[in-house]
Amino acid sequence: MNSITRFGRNILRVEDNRLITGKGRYVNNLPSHDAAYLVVLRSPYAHAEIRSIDTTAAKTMPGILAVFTAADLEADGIEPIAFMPMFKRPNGEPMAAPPRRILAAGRVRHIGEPVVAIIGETKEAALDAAEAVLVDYNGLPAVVNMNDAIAPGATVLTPDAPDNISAEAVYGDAAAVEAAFAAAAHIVQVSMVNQRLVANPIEPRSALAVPEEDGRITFYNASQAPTLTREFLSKNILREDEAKLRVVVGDIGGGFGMKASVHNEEAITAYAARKLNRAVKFIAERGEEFQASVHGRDHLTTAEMALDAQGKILAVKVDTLANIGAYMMPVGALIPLLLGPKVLPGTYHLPAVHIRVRGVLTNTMPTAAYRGAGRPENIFTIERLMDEAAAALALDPAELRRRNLVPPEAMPYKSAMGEVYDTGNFPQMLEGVLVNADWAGFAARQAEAKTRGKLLGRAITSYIEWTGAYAFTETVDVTVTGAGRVIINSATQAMGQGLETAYTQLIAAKLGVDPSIVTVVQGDTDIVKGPGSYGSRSAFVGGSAVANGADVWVQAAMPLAAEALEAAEADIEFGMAAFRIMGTDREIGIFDLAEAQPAKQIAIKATHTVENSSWPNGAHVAEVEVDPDTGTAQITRYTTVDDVGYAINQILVEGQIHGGIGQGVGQALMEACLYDRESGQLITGSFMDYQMPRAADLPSFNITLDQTVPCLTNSLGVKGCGESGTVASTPTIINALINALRPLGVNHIEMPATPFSIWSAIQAAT
Ligand code: SMO
Repeated sequence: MNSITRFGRNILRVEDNRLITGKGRYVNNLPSHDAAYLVVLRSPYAHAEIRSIDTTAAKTMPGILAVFTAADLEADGIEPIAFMPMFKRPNGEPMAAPPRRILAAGRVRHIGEPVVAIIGETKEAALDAAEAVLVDYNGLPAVVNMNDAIAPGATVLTPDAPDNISAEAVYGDAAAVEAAFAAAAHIVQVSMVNQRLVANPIEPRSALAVPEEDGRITFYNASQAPTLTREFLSKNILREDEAKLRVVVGDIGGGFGMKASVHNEEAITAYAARKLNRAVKFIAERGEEFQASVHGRDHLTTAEMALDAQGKILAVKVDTLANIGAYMMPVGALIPLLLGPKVLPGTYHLPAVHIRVRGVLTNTMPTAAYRGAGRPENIFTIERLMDEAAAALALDPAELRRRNLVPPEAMPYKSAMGEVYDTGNFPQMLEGVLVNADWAGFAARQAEAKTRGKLLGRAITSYIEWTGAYAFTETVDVTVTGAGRVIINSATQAMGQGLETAYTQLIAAKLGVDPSIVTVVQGDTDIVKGPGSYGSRSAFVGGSAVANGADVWVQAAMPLAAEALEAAEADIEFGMAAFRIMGTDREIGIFDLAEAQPAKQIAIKATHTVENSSWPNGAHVAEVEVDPDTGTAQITRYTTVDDVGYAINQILVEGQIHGGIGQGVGQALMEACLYDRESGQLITGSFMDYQMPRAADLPSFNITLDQTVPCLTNSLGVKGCGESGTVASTPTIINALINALRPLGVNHIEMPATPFSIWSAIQAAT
């Protein structure tokens, strides 16, 4: 069975007509609502005491409606945003972080931290007034590097973490690992930087808060999780019943995990609208995205692997410093301390593991969700170790992996981290990609490259991904109208993935209707309620809820059909958009049945919970050609076999994998968010300094979806695909690059592997 027989055709994206003809419903495209404009005055210091703030002049400038500081928020009873103390510090004390305020009070702790909010009739007026605000800062020493931050004598961000260690997590069996290392034939070690990244969606963070006549606020927002945004703002900022806030999300120009966080600017927008009883709008400038959208990654990791003489892994030991930034976002510690480590063993059988992760406070923008959230960092670690081990044992990297993969017979398999993989056929993905990538033909291509003076390298990655983010429940409404439409409401949130298409296709196949009569409604908290879209959960949890909703709808309509057909329910069957009396041609179509009801429709609400997480996996192969004279690296071939379970729509899945690979390539070769080690200034504050991948940087991908190993924890067999490309591609590219350079004596290169760093590594080695 495959996606075609289960769900109908791989239909083209139903949202694209709207999106590519300029009809996208982005916040900045909405009618103005006569909105005032929020401009945020930000800290120019990485670390400073605020001695005083003088807003007198700014307040009297033309077109200025209000100027807010922390004192205003405090007077209105707004407290610092609490975080769940789910981890401990190394000494057993509770997890610690400086109080996260929406506007800084007393101290600023990173560049770009919001200090003063200026609300003007126009953006220009507010920008002018921002110039007139006087903030007297007393600069303090700043620390942005994690090794600096944990060194004795470092500047301290909060007194309840005098060592700047916010929290620590330790997993595994240290004694077993030490014993394994003592008995090992081979030990390899890698120290690596998993650099800080900026999400940089095309559409920056956007919000428009509109007070309505009934006293509510409509909050138009680019949010991956509208329900959570409503909860956050109602509880922390407006301090009103949730019913008084309606969050509306239209289209989103890219989320990448970043738009799952509620940022301070959104909070100020809502606050100002309530306070002034006036619509208020905030659209981040690109520079504000660099400074103050939550960042991703930023780990320093040292890892060691012990192997026996045959290349069987005996144990793995990992020590990671994870940069929390200056404040704790709700998922700030969760991602590096829990979500990441759970996938560290990857697809391999590790008899023993020991992982320590310490979350470190620094004078930098807080980190939070960024596509993959912890999994890319940890798969990078294990895959770098595997390639170093293959080199140490002089084994084909594919063969070393083959010897250590968890076999399909072992499923369900409990990993060294205690996670249970429900299904997976890792060897099948590995062997499949070796064939598709023509692994055996590499030597000829490498020789040909050499005739042109180029160094060709290759790598294979076997990866696993974890989806669901522990949010396993979604609710859908399914409505069939007498007017001939099927309407699905879902609280999962499209941000470019094509969810409208996936859900349309699912419901059309389940009810037997034409996709063109389906409407998918998302992003309005007056209509939908649920966690939203993150953790690659949308198709896996939200799609399962849609399929279940169709079944519930049929059950609910069955007695109505029985009545209409004057037959017993037991004699009625459903199929192809109609109920019929079995063995007869007497039937009633679902739209006619809906029309016959007093409400002219039949509507149900159905909540569905999937059993557990799922484990997308697969194998990627890349070939990278290096020009030793210039240090440029070109990806010449990229081949994957991905197991995302059943694909509801292969076109959508391939699109997700393409984008994920591109994003991972960005980390491997180009992107880095850098702060000056002394001053804490942001060095990469624009696209002039921060390079994003472009289409021309990527080859045409050869993607194969292996749909023979469906997920067992949901009824659709779907595993999720939104982040897997990002998980796999970064180590694949770096390992291929190192493979190209290894003959020169290079066995390590930090990300991003820019032409200059590649050239420098070659110079240092030769
Ligand atoms: S950055 Mo992801 O939504 O686990």
